[in-house]
Amino acid sequence: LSRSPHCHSSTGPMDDINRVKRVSIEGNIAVGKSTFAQLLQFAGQDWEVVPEPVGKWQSIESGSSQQKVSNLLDMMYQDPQRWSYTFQTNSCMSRMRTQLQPPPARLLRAKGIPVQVFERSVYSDRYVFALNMFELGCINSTEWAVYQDWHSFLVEQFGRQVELEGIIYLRAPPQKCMERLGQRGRVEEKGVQLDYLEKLHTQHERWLINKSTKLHFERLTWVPVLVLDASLEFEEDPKVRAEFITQVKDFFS
Ligand code: DGT
Repeated sequence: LSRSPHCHSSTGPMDDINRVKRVSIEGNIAVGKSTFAQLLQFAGQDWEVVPEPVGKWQSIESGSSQQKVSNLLDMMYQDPQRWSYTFQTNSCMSRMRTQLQPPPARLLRAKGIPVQVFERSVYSDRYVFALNMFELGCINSTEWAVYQDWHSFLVEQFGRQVELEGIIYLRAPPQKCMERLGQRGRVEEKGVQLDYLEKLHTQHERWLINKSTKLHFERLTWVPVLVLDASLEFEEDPKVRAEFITQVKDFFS
């Protein structure tokens, strides 16, 4: 299935596909993206959440036998200088695949506004994580040049198919994310320091609030951003949940 502009007919299936809005949820590690995504999945019948494929990075499979070869997430945290570039090729590839997934038939029949919601995107892969790893010296200038080259090429080739119509930014102080990270206790993340979350926070702020990140894709500069205060306990508090859903509905309409 393609969303390319030359495939249009006035009432055909391409119109149904083009009606589906694509939105990503962005935010720091452990800010609560998955919880928020589940909330959206239950709240709107016309919304489809596509989760971040973190399980795949924890279990890289051999191409031929499909047996588990390694845990790339763990390798990246253990030895970031050796593994960050490899990690970003893998995470970006899986995000690209996710964003290219055609919307399910249910969304094409939706009466309201159908929305496909992604946890992170090929854009945060580059403008938050890969950029951060480059600035930290974990990706060298050759790797960074190569990454940017294939990233730009792929995004340009896929065109509208990987464009976003909106971004929901779950914003919280790094200290809050650190607390939530401790509570969930994912083994690979036990060495993550507050300093790392502060750097990732700054990258999100530069990209989505201050708009000072240098973007290769001009259209991305104009994508609307909904900022939600994720320091509020939206999982526990029904009032906050309802308020968030109202804001999201307004944002989608
Ligand atoms: P949530 O729901 O907000 O708690 O977040 P999760 O757990 O669904 O996802 P998140 O943001 O914590 O990402 C999973 C792990 O993968 C986490 O340790 C951060 C890491 N990670 C995700 N994307 C990238 C990336 O592009 N580069 C690097 N180096 N690490 C990444």
